[in-house]
Amino acid sequence: MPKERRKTSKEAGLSVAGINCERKNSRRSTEICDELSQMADQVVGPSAELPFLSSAQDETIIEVRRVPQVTITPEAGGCSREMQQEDWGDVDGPLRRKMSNSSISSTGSSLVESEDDVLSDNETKSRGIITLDHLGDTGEHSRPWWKIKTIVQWPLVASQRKRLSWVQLAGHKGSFKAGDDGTILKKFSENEKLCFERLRGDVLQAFVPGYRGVVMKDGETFLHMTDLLASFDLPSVMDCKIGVRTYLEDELVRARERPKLRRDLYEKMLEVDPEAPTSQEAQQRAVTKPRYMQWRETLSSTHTLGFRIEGIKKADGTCCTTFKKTRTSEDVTKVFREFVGDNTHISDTYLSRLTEIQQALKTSEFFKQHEVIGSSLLFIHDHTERAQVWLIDFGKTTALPEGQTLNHHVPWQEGNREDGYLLGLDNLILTLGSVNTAGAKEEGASAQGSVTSKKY
Ligand code: I3P
Repeated sequence: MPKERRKTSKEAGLSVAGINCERKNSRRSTEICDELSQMADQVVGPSAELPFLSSAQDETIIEVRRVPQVTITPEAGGCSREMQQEDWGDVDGPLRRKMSNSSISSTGSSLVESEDDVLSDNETKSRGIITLDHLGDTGEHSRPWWKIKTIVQWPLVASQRKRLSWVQLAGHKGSFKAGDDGTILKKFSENEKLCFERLRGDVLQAFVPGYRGVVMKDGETFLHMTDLLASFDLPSVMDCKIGVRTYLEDELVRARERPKLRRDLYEKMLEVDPEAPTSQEAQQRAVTKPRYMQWRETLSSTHTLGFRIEGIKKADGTCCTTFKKTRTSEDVTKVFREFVGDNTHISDTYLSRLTEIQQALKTSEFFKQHEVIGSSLLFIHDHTERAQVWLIDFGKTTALPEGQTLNHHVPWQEGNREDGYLLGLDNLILTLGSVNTAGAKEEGASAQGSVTSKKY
């Protein structure tokens, strides 16, 4: 697919951080926030001031403004605000309820053909809060209506809530549009389409979103699939990227043959750790994509545990995508515990679903024949304690040459195409298993390391 010019961070503006988190220079964003705050005040009275979120150790500097009871704007939507991981405890009670937003969420995927063909700005691919165009949203005129309606009619009836906004916790910005009832449209990727077609009839089909084919909308092509969140009420959602490697071998080969220096990735690197670039990279003010991806893998738990947490949206509408440095099994266990709210029923349900997935993977023909890179497991639960896990994002999942298969458990060496998917899943299962026990023996367990992860 042809690649559109990527937006600069200034163009991307508020959409990365969410409605009430703004990049400091975004005047339009400030205006929108102010406007929404005023509107919200008129409807529900002045909302409480939230504490300022510091930039913490990493990620973008964000500033929390007064909380409007609105979750959709042309610039941002989905999460009512972006939060730092350590900030989750700050919202409670009625305010939490007011902040809650519509419930649909999904994650994006990558297009294999979108690899480093052009220099890109980091915002285009940032994970975070992404607004989807609703099918009925025909342009500028409808937008104020959405805003006002969302303010005035809170709490919305379930069907309204579900149709109003979405959250994209990971992947490429602008990948989704709303479909008809209970479906979403995801930007077309030939690779992902092929995967859905090959998954038909495979044992894994029960664990991936239902696929309804290719559709055109507003001159663009989409994959039409079931919305995994549609049956949940204000769900909590977590996206975990699975595997010990997040780039394709092809990307490595291409980078070697035709190295492309990317300033956007260099800048993303600096934001997280100013010390990370080598002196040569600092001089060039750019890094190659594999270098960036490998650095991300070692900084997070991808390299050691074979999975990493990409983002979480909680039932109260808050989002957190600041897990780039969540690396140790203790850190990961802590995030999981917070995610399930110490609810052992939910973690047990997740655990049995993961075990089912593990069994299915072991017998899946599709899985044997594919290098699964950049794919995620999407965890979803809600207040009814229903919990589900799905395999999503097959944009970089590629078929092996005829007759070749993967083991998914053995170490990766360039050329063997192994992805460490099963290793990651084993560790995820261990992590979830330790969530309950970690709750019981909190201090002691974390002192000794609550998960004995499988390494390779
Ligand atoms: C991005 C992330 C994406 C990757 C993207 C990276 O880094 O690794 O998976 O897209 O590459 O920038 P981060 O998580 O730090 O934002 P692909 O999976 O499609 O390769 P890109 O900038 O080339 O899109």
